[in-house]
Amino acid sequence: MYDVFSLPEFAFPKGFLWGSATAGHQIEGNNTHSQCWAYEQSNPKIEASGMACNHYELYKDDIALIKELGHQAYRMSVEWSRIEPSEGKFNMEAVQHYLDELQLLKEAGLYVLVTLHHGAHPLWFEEQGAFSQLENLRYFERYLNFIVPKLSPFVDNWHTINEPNLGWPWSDERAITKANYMKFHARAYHLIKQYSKAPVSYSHAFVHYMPSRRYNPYDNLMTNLKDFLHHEWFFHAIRTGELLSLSANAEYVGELKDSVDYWGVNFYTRHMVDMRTNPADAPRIKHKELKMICKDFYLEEMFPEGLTANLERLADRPVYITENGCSCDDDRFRIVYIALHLSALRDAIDRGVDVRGYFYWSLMDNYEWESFIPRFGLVDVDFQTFKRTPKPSAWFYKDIIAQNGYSPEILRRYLHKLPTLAQ
Ligand code: IFM
Repeated sequence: MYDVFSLPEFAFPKGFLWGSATAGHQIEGNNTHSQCWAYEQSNPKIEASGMACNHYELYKDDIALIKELGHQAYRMSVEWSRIEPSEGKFNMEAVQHYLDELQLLKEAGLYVLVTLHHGAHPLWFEEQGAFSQLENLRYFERYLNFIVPKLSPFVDNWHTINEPNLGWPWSDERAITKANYMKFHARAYHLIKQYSKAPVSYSHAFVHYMPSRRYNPYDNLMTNLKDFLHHEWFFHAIRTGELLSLSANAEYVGELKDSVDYWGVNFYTRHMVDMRTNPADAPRIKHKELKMICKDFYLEEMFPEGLTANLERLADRPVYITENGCSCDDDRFRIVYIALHLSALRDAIDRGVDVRGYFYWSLMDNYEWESFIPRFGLVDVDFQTFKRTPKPSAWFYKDIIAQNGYSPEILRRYLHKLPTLAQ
């Protein structure tokens, strides 16, 4: 058990950027032309996103809330399927909506990070094979050539694709799509550069893999393999332009080399790897089980040291933490989680990693891909009335931002004893 009360005071470098993150499909509502929407409608076993947080209507109130909570930065995504609902036909109302939202964010003095693809895309793109077909790159390029110059005056950082490294086992067929993701990213990187001086990256989902039985050679082997497939493969690709393969010669993609200006890191948990139950082709996570604070999460999956250790691997360029957070109904766990992860982040800075900012995931409770149950928000959302209510963790985070650091005094304002899982 981590003792959050023993954390000493620590500060962040001057100019460190504090904010929160969201994604269009998860908060806007009625994203009806996306492949996610179609999937949700056709699958009765899952919850559909519906109105989500109704952010598309309520964005002005939400920007006022972001300011009230003291945030300096905001990460959001623009929905391709709203902007290009059918192939080649652009919806100028949707474009104007995003321009209005971005303008308001800038007027509020916020630093804005825009993600161009976060999970959802137009259904017509999905029907043509999406990222699995390299020739579909022309659609992505056409879309970016249309939207990037329009958004550019308001954007401080760009992310091409969120978490392209998620869920890639080693089968050849899927390896093609994995490689394509990197090719789409690389092309997008260079295309954005034609219109914008803002730095560009993608968000990497950085899971910390650890052997379940520390001295077991097979668990160690599988841990290293998973780390290679999900992490090192991508870092190597960006650093060298080489797409490695377990079954063929490497492919060299020149425009991929150095196609990030900084590393964008999404960090949540560690995963314990037991070769008997975690083969290389296993799904990456037991999605719904991991998202909640439960015994396994608290005692095993939450691992702030993993953030320090993994960031040390990315010391070759600046880093932004573009997502970090936990889902829990008892907000006290969120306070513990944030304090421990910020301490781990400070450790990484002390070890020489140039961390420039931190975006908590998420500003508000939202649609967590198939379910509204996991609650990641600093702000509670009533999904019937769409009323927003900041949780204590939102004020805790605000105090940290105001001090540009953490102190035991701040913690004690919000937490008097460690939350337990006992009923
Ligand atoms: O909600 C997701 C987000 O869309 C991508 N990163 C992980 C978050 C929490 O599961």
